[in-house]
Amino acid sequence: MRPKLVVGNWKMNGSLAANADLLAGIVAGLGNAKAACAVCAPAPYLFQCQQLLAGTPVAWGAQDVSEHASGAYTGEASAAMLADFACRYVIVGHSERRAYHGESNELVARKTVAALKAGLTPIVCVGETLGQREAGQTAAVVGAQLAAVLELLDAAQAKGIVVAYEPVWAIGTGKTATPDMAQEVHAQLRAQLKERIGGAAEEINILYGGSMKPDNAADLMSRQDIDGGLIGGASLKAADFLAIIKAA
Ligand code: 3PY
Repeated sequence: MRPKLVVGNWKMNGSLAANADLLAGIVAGLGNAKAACAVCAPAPYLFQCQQLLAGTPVAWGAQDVSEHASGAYTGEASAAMLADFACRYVIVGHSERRAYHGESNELVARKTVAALKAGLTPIVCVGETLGQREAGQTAAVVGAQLAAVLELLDAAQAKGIVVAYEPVWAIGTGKTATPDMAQEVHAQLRAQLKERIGGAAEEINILYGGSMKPDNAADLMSRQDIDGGLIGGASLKAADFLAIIKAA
């Protein structure tokens, strides 16, 4: 059995005071939860995460990374910089970055490579829009998103990624894919990973994201290929985030 992984994506939320409360609540409430967990914070708060979470079971990470190693790229943070703050994870290719910052499949793939080279675990997000789902294009869209990433990775690198299936129509809308809908896509992604890395694909965490909440988490994560969650709004409240971690 793959150990489950639950990751909070705080997006552009938080403050020093609010984060301190949230992180203290998560650490205090974890108990002997079996799932691994992490929070992906806005870049200015990574130092705070390192200060408050080092030595706890909660890992931390960033929400984006530059494809470049260093240089004249105003506003960007390199993978080595994230590693300096002991990040374990970095989200790449979230649909909000694809939509608002024009990130292509190829750019997401290059960011994945940059993260892996710095020793970070990239959480590669894939997902279709409502229009694409209604047009029957889900398999082709998420397949192409993952294929672009796998194309740039050797087998050893490919074994080091986490994949997150986040249907775009379920992000920030309160709508969630049914467990059957999500499982179907997760199984497709696992099969695609298997073609590339064989049996090692069984070790890769494929997370579901898109309005995962305490009341639907257990059902979603009971499915064979749903190995945890990438949690938006519900990761901003310690009680909700803990409930999801404990449902895993
Ligand atoms: C959401 O659940 O809204 C997310 O986008 C998680 O990344």
